[in-house]
Amino acid sequence: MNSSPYHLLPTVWNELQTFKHVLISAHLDPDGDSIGSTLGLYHLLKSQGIQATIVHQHPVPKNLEFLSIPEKAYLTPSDPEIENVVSMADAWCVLDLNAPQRLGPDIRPFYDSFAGHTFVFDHHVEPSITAHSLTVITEASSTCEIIARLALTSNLSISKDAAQCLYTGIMTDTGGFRHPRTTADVMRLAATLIDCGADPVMIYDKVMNAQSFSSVKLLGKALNNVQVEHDGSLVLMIMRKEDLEGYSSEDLEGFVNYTLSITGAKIGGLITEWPDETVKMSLRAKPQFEVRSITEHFGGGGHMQAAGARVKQGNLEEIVKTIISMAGQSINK
Ligand SMILES: [Mn+2]
Repeated sequence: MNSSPYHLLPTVWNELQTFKHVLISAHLDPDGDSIGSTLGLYHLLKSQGIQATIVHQHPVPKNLEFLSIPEKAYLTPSDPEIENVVSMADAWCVLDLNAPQRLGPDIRPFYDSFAGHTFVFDHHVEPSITAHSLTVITEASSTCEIIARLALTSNLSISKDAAQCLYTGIMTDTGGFRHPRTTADVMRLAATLIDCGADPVMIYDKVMNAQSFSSVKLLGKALNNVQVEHDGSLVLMIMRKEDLEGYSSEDLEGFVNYTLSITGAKIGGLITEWPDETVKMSLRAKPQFEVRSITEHFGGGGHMQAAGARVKQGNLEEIVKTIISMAGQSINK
């Protein structure tokens, strides 16, 4: 018996490669892993002569636009062709998400009524999405790792374009090879992707050194708003409506990581109140602590140490109070 969590991937590939036109989606508010894995799989399928189209709730964030995105490969709900493309497809691969609502409000109805074969590839725990083929490998650092191993275990060659995409998601989901899932195997896989043409220096520069002037100024305000609770164990960065006027969530990318950079911080969070009354939270925890139960309480999800939620018509003060109390329980466990 093979104990590797990846040993079934060639069987999944054998099934996937029988389809002619495959749709690929990932979670809304896309990050390096959701974009890297969808584009990585897109390039793999195309290199095997399989037609593929990415359908995403949101466009590619600016700092990931350097990845190879062929014309017509990536559709969002405003594209008039989307309905036609969905009706032509015979399979749908959903990546990097464990709950159907994470597809986004405009993509989910298509998925729910899709008549073809469905595949999920993900590394989040407790999937609530249904599919014909469910590949959930929680040991994986990222969905990009799963897609890269899908290619390698099935003896598919990985093009330079695919390697750049897959390396990007592994890098971003491991926080630049610093988070707990950074194992020797992950480093070896990253090295293999570099052998296939991924450029680690260029990718780091494009992804990480891509803040706009206004975003850096906003970071100044966000750092100024940081408050500590529970004797410094909990660090919250709170941004109110008036702070965020004229900004989008893309401008706050990575801000939450500063909360755990303070000595003694065990749980950190970025809580934002948007002009449409939506309150969003992005929470992080040091390895022995968890934040997923807090985001689940608010209808969100994620990983034990990195999770998020959005609350429509949320009351910021009430939400912050609840987070402080629930985080206290997690810290004192
Ligand atoms: Mn991921």
